[in-house]
Amino acid sequence: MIMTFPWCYIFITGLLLFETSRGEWNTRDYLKREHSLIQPYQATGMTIPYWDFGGVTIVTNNYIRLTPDAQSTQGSLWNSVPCYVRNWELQVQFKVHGKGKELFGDGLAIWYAKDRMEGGPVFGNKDFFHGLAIILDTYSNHNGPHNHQHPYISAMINNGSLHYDHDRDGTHTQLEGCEAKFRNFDHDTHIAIRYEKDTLTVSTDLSNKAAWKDCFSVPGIKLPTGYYFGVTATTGDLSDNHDIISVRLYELDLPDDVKDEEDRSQILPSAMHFESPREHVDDPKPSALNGVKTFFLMLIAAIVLIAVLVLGIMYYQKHQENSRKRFY
Ligand SMILES: *[C@@H]1O[C@H](CO)[C@@H](O)[C@H](O)[C@H]1NC(C)=O
Ligand SMILES: [Ca+2]
Repeated sequence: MIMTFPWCYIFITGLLLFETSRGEWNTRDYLKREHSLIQPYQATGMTIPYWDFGGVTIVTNNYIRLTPDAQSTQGSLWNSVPCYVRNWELQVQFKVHGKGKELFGDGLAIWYAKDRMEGGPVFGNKDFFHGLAIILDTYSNHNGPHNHQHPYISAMINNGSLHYDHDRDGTHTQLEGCEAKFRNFDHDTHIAIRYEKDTLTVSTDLSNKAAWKDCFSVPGIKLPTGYYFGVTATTGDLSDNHDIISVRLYELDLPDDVKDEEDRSQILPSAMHFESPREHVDDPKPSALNGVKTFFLMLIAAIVLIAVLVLGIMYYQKHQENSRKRFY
């Protein structure tokens, strides 16, 4: 019996080490230059290698301004190289700032999408898109009671069939969201979008502490390869400067045994779980086979339990006899 304790300890320590090392920076992850935008931007005239601009976007030495703090504008920034990396983390350094103290808008969106450079009503991109949108919504269009504050970050997956509804701030199509006050800081603000083993994790670094804070994490997301990264922003009656300072895409280096080589080039984007009030996908009902399996497992457990009990009682009685012998 004593022998089991060190083994147990070693096992648990191993698990803990494994967990910590996963949380820390993985030095084997590497930056994909063709999907990244880093200072100096190496702009020649109005072009930057691997990136295209739309709308009112302007490039300076220090930032790319998608929209100025002026009404009714749209701007975009799109990677021109389709992404075939399967597990990735996209880190975007951005700055949203403006004169507005109480009223400002509308926000920006970070995309992994099939179509690029098509302006439209969803924060400067087309509606009924294919792909993933991470929406940084600064203005609450919702007039009724709201269950969250703005600015708000949310995720939406679309296979081309869903409409983004501004009147409800996209709440009925979002996967998850979190409140995040990211406006008007003097220090750098960052967002990380991690897509690893079909789990989407969004975190932010808004407090100038060089640490990621979890916004949300959603499993069961299927995204095809070959889509494009982009960032778009829009202003309406309300406005803000929406600036992008850098975009970094890291390919995540996973251990070989968890690599999944399934061809993802032809699939449609999909998500297993949506937030209510959307209908949830039920867990598969236990099949007859599972029922039989469970029965036998429980039977074995019961037999083991009874054996342990019987042995325990026998041992106890023997022990009692022994102690009696010793005392008398
Ligand atoms: C597209 O997405 C909608 C909403 O999630 C879903 O109802 C529909 O079945 C999907 N279409 C296809 C072809 O997968
Ligand atoms: Ca909004």
